[in-house]
Amino acid sequence: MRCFWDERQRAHAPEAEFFNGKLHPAAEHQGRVDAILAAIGAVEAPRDSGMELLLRVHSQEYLDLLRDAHREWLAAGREGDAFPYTFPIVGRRSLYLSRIDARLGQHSFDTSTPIGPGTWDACYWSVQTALAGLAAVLGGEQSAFAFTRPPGHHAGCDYFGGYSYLNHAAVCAEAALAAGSRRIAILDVDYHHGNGTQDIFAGRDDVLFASIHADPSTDYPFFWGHADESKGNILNLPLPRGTDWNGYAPAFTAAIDWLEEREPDLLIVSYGADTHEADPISHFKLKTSDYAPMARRIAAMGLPTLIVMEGGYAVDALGANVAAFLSGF
Ligand code: SP5
Ligand code: ZN
Repeated sequence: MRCFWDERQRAHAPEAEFFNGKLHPAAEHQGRVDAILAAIGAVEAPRDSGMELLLRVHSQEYLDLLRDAHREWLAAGREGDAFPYTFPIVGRRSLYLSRIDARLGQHSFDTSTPIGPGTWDACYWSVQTALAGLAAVLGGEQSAFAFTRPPGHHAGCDYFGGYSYLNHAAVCAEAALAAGSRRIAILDVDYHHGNGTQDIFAGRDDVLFASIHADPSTDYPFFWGHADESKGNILNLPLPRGTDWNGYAPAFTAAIDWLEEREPDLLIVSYGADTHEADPISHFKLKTSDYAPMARRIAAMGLPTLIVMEGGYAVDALGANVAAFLSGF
């Protein structure tokens, strides 16, 4: 399978994230990169297709913030990565202030997604990587893997969170539609609900979103991904902590059946390896040996398929998990 990656994606190098009342070492750290690269073999670098396709999903104002935030943070006299800390939950969501603290809160929903000096570059090239994978699939490859990093599925059209800044699956879905695809299926198998992707596409009939994830009553992102959000083009299948392959497989099969019934002509898989039993921030019990059969069932849909990388933080198992998943195609 052709795999895509750009070295500039390493530039995002968060040291810490804030949750449970204190800073913790960042789970989405640079160590993930070599773990995955060592396991997937040769990678191709993307060409630069510019900003146009990003703007089909993300607002200009938001992209400006991602690009400028860290410079402005330093200019305001701060050090280290930029963190939001005040959010316009009540009223005033449309009050747009120039102060960096206000802009960060305006465009985010958690405090675990810092912006550092290299974040914009890494995000930009991560989207280009995803688009290069899509181009391969649209050009006739049955499947392609875009090693996108940082992840994307928590990012909405104008907000970051969940270690995600730009939504690769969403940009690729819009790009594929612009290139002539009729209906896109997005299958999200990360441990966490892809709230950004759901938010971007809710109510559409040309993009389907099916997600299997930890019950948000107990797990991040808490406010989205509940079963009662399923309607129209959205299917959420939350599962309890402790779910192993026996518990996962029926929901997984149901998601695939639901997508197939709606006759998409292209599939985008948001793949997270954080469903693995060793994941340090997650609580499913999938094993490395479960990922090839999972992928084979997806491949049996017979659709041109782009795989984008989302989460997965058990660095010692990460390479083997990604390789096992890709082997199923
Ligand atoms: C792409 C992706 O997988 N994003 C996930 C973001 C999850 N951030 C949540 C941080 C809170 C984790 N709590 C962990 C408790 C460990 N004992
Ligand atoms: Zn995740």
